[in-house]
Amino acid sequence: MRILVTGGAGFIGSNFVRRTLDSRPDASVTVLDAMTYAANPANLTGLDPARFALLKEDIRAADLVDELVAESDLVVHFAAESHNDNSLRDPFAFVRTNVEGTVTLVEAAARHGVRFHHISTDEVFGDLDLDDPARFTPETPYSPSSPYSASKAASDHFVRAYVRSAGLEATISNCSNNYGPRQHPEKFIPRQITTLLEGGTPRLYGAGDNVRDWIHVDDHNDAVWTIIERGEIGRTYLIGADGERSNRAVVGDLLEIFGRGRDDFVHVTDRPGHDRRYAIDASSTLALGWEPRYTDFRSGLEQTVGWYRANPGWWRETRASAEEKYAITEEVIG
Ligand code: NAD
Ligand code: TDX
Repeated sequence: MRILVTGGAGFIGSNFVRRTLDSRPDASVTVLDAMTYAANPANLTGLDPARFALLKEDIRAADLVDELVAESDLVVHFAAESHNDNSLRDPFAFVRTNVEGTVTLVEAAARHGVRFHHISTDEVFGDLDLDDPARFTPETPYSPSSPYSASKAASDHFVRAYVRSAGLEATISNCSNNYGPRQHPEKFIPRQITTLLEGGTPRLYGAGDNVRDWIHVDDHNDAVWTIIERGEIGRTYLIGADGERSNRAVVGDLLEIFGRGRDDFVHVTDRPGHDRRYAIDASSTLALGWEPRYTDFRSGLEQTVGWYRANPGWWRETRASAEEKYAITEEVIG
């Protein structure tokens, strides 16, 4: 099976590529990745050149995309601008990659009749109140609140439109917040882990009450394979692992892992329009026979801390550049 993986040099995509090559001897993988600031070449080192190739190019390069898709049996589309805070500073990069890039890919996949899986996010549904018992389902109306989530919502709509109007053989998955090895230090969990490894103090946006529904990246990627193999064309599947936690609780756990007090953090400027809570009802994916393996968040977090501790060369420079960006607008408020 020849698989084209877009964005395979980033966090979730590179874990997907490694896991796929390890567990599926019949698979060969071509990664198409523009190698933006979010990619790390170290994510893809040591892979067998007989079964793996990396092409450094934009997913909007229509001629190359056409050729690559025509040679593939499956396209798994991870490439995106993925960070909410960046989308508040430069929304146009998100429109270019997340919307125009996705349309370039589905055009080619529909033209060549190639199976397509679109990786999306729970953020397309907007947010929930902290005390609302509801969770997102595939029927929840779209209501994105940042330029990032608006661009991902648009990309989902394009995939669905191509299923209906061009016969695209696609499935879509909307997953909750991922954590695990190789996540960029601009994101919440690796930012706090690398801060703690450098002896600093974790930073909570606003009061820290916001809730995210955490899932280990390997569980996400296993669910993606389940949907590719058993999902129904045209359907949307929600992926989550019952991992709801406030940001304050996550930081408390990390502080404890580092032997510090649970309240040893600072509050910093809140994110404008900060979504309060995400929560996934994963019945649509569980019904296909998938089950998360990382059901103990604390031990998944400990494994992740261990990875960052063992790989300082992977994160030192990217952390420094992420912190430079944060320093422009972020202030300690308490
Ligand atoms: P990431 O930012 O770590 O990686 C994105 C990758 O896409 C990078 O390697 C980057 O170089 C590449 N890329 C960006 N623009 C490109 C372009 N124009 N052409 C080719 N490649 C380009 O992101 P991630 O966290 O691994 O997220 C992967 C996917 O999963 C995204 O679609 C994201 O929306 C979705 N998702 C992420 C999460 C999460 O918690 N991180 C949760 C749900 C869904
Ligand atoms: O330093 C921080 N302090 C803090 O309190 C950072 C970087 C974040 N936060 C908060 C904001 C959020 O409530 O932590 C929470 C998680 O923040 P992010 O890691 O930026 O993730 P989020 O905005 O929830 O989006 C993530 O999940 C859905 C991914 O980045 C998206 O790509 C995915 O679609």
